[in-house]
Amino acid sequence: MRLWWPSVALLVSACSGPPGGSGHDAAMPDAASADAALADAASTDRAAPDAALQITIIATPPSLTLTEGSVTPGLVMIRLRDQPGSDVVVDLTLADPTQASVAPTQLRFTPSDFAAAQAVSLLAIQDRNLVSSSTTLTASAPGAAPATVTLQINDQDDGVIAVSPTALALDEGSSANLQVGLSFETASTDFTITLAPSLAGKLTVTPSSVTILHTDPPLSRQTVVVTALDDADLVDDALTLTLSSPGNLPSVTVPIAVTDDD
Ligand SMILES: [Ca+2]
Ligand SMILES: [Ca+2]
Ligand SMILES: [Ca+2]
Repeated sequence: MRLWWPSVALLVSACSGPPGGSGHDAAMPDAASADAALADAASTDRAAPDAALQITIIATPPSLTLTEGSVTPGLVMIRLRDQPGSDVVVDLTLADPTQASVAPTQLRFTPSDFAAAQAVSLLAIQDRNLVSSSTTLTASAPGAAPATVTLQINDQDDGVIAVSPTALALDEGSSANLQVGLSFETASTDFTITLAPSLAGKLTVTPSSVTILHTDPPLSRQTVVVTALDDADLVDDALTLTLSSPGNLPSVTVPIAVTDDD
């Protein structure tokens, strides 16, 4: 007796779930009892083994590699293994929609085209960390055995030291602030950035190094005060301040023009 409930669920799905629709068709005479049947079928499905499901969704390939920020979508092909008695609407959902996007989010299969694969496009969303990650795409329909696709998302961002402003002009004896941090979110690593003047005795830099902790708020900045020292000569100076960090972050150079006041 219970074995035929899943197919009833599919029939209800076909009537009440057009792509992009509200899920409730005013022309349907018995929507309330249909919803009740769907809810009952859903609870039955949770208790039933997969063997009781009559429709199986097929997704290929089973895993897909995407590159963060790429405009070339990865494609997954969706079809039904089994011929349904009526239209089946398949929902495409991502376990973590902050990592990728999917289009379309629904596909409709009819009893005549159920075996013809339909394409779904996937794009990986660029984030501000440097970490590759993975998530899953699930293709599901009420009463049908779902399919999942593992999405491997490659992160190709390059981390850089962030400094603002990118150049300073100071009179001898005057100071200005630099905001120093990282261009990316660091999840597990602390970064120490040292600031080295190109010439000794011309500038003070306080502090001369800053440490960005992985526990700091993402993209936080620290203030460094740069002071041009009074010297005895009458000459303007064209200096630089080099910001560097161990590891593979490239160094950044800030030009500092000092105007003599003597
Ligand atoms: Ca990234
Ligand atoms: Ca990432
Ligand atoms: Ca001077």
